[in-house]
Amino acid sequence: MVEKTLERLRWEKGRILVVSHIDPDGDAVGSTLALYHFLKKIGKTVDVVLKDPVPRNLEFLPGVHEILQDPQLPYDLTVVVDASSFSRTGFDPVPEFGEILRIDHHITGDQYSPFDYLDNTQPSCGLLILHLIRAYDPEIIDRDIATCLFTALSTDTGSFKYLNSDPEVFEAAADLVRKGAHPGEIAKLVYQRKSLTSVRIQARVLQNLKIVANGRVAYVVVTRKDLEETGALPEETDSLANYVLSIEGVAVGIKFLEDEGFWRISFRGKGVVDLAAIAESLGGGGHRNASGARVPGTQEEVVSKVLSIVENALHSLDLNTVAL
Ligand SMILES: [Mn+2]
Repeated sequence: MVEKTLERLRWEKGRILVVSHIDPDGDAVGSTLALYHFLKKIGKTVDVVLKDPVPRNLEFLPGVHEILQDPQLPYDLTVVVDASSFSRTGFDPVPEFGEILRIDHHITGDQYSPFDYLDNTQPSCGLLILHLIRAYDPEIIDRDIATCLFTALSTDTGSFKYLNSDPEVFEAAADLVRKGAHPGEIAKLVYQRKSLTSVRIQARVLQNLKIVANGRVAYVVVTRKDLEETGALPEETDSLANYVLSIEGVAVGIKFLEDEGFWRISFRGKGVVDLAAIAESLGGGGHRNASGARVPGTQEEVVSKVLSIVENALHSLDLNTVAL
């Protein structure tokens, strides 16, 4: 599959767009930038677009200042990276995006082209981009590409902690380190540059942490008022779903973040529930252990709707046999 995708990219003589999902994470930003650097290096005309701002801790990634917030239509080919469907990019699928090609480490969602590259055996989209670039020429991987891909891999494996960290992941990481990625530097930049406001908002919303479903679900709610009174930005609440998931016995961590007229919901899991399916049932998307959706309604409506879906999914499982 990777060869076909690569061939399609090689044929393209026109304008290419590389785009990923709203609320971009390390895999989204790292993978799109790595693909962007690669396509530029092989002489393509390419733009990279992310609708939402890049999280502050990822602003060190090489090429980040070349990311546009609006597509410069028209394109001949649009590559949707790390997203289950075009709609996850936050843009309307007008014909001016040209032919659509999807690269994702998730096989559910929409298919667009016989040249799609979908492989759910890989823990990070960064690895798909790595395989694609290697299929062209491994020598083309420079320090910039290696840094973007190592960051994608590190963030989507939870710093190589998740169950999906198999030997291939460490081999790929070793290769990227050989090509110039610095794991210690990247870890410091990604994980140890929290803003004071992000710590303050965490302290505030954690006071209202709720544990439900017999201790299996932990959730927090972040309102506009919480953001205003702490001065925190919405993206500074990014780690909260993961943080509450870290509680012993909790299988699903959820963050509800108020936006204008809707709630942004982040799900994080320990592998027992398919959170991609839950997010998709709410019109969102993502992966088994990390997904998101945007749901309109009041706080009470949205929280009770989401919790009942999650509790239903947990209900059918025997959690006494799993280590949590
Ligand atoms: Mn990903």
